[in-house]
Amino acid sequence: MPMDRSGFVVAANRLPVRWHEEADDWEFSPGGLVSALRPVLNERSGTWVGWTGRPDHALEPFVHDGIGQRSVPLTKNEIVGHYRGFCNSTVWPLYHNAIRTPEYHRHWWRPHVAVNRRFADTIAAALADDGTAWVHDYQLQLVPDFLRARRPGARIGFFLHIPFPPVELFGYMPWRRPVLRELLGADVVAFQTRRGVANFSECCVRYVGARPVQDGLEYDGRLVRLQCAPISIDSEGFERLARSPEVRDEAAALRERLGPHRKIFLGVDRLDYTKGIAVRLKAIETFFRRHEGAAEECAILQIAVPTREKVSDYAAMREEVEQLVGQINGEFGTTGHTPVTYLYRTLAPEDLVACYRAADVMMVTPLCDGMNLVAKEYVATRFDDTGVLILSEFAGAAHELADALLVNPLDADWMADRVRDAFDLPVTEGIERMAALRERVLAHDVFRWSAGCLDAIEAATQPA
Ligand code: ADQ
Repeated sequence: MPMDRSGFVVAANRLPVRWHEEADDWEFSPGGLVSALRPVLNERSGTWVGWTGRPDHALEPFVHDGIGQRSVPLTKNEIVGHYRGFCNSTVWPLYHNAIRTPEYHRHWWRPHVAVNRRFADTIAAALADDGTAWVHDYQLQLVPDFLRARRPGARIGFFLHIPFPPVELFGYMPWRRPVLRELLGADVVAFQTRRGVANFSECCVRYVGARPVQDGLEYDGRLVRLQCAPISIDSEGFERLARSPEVRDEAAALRERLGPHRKIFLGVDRLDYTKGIAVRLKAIETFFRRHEGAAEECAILQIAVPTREKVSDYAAMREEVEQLVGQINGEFGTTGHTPVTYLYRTLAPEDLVACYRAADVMMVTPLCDGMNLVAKEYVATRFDDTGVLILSEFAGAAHELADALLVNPLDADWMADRVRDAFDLPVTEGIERMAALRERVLAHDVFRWSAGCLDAIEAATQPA
């Protein structure tokens, strides 16, 4: 069914819907971004542009629940070169402070450009001449200027969900100039943290001669506003789910299974090398070694979501984590108690929230992370102000959640001490910290974030 051009288009790597076999229909994927943008898209008869996740999958444009959907097909070779290659083996490690060595290949860059052009074509086909386009994340970093060439009268916003690296690292990128120039095609480029804004600004000044002005940059006769906009979650939605009888029952049953007298430590992450899962397990191992009997008093639940399994670093990391879990359980387990329970799977939202509710301590220890929504989700579900959050200084969330027990995850002694601190934290101090964390997360939710970003994009003015 052909659709009229729309005044509002969102573009992201993936479409917000997935095919549900049993229902024989599309359904919205769970996730904060989709739930935050659905009301805005509905209100403005908007369209979402994205990939379905399958090779060579071209769909006619369609409408699902009032929201236009336009798919951008990717060939098998583009999945290898653009997606697994340039996005996940060049940009992802480089932007995460090169904690794995990024690879640079021209035969990955070329499909990256081709796919970004196809996205820009598809967005332009969906967007009114004076409409607003909001482009998301590093997979689509070339889209803003490609789109400006096609729709010069549109307002274009770009949001980067991951960190933007310091100039010393970004400078290694062989295509640093085209990347910056295409990004500067946007009216607003937004980042999770002030550090991201500062790094990007410095790179643009150094490599493409942009001029710093108040709130942004001047480049090529245009003003580009730079915005710090930390993303959040549907905080009330998480709290509501946490209060539901089903989740309460499930959380109680989980505590019973793990041992009601034990302290429950939880980790929930995509199985990604940025998330610091191995250093977390090593800290727990050190804690057990230093405190006799502690393993018997603790239950560790680590849930890892399968991700990017075809990228070699990820397969190796899975082996490392599983080997560590086996080692800890082998050394500290007894016939009656296995200290670490490890699940490699995606959970339904109710089950995930039941885990948050059951956990006395949440460990979020990334080596580098744009924001980290898991930390905010845990806080949102602690409606009785109980629970302790151990949080890496290197998560974007640490800027807002300074009342957590902060830690450098690479400092093995500090990490082991933080585990002990969480174990022994006086109840009143725990409640004070959690109450402060909750105040922040409830006041700054994903709806406030999206409204702030859209206001900035629509307020963007260019010199006459
Ligand atoms: P991610 O790297 O995916 O996101 P994160 O922000 O932690 O990281 O979000 C993960 C999401 O997956 C959370 O909403 C969580 O509930 C969900 N999840 C995790 N484990 C799960 C499981 N086993 N089952 C079901 N769901 C699970 C990127 C950036 C982040 C940034 C976000 C949003 O890397 O830094 O916070 O985008 O901008």
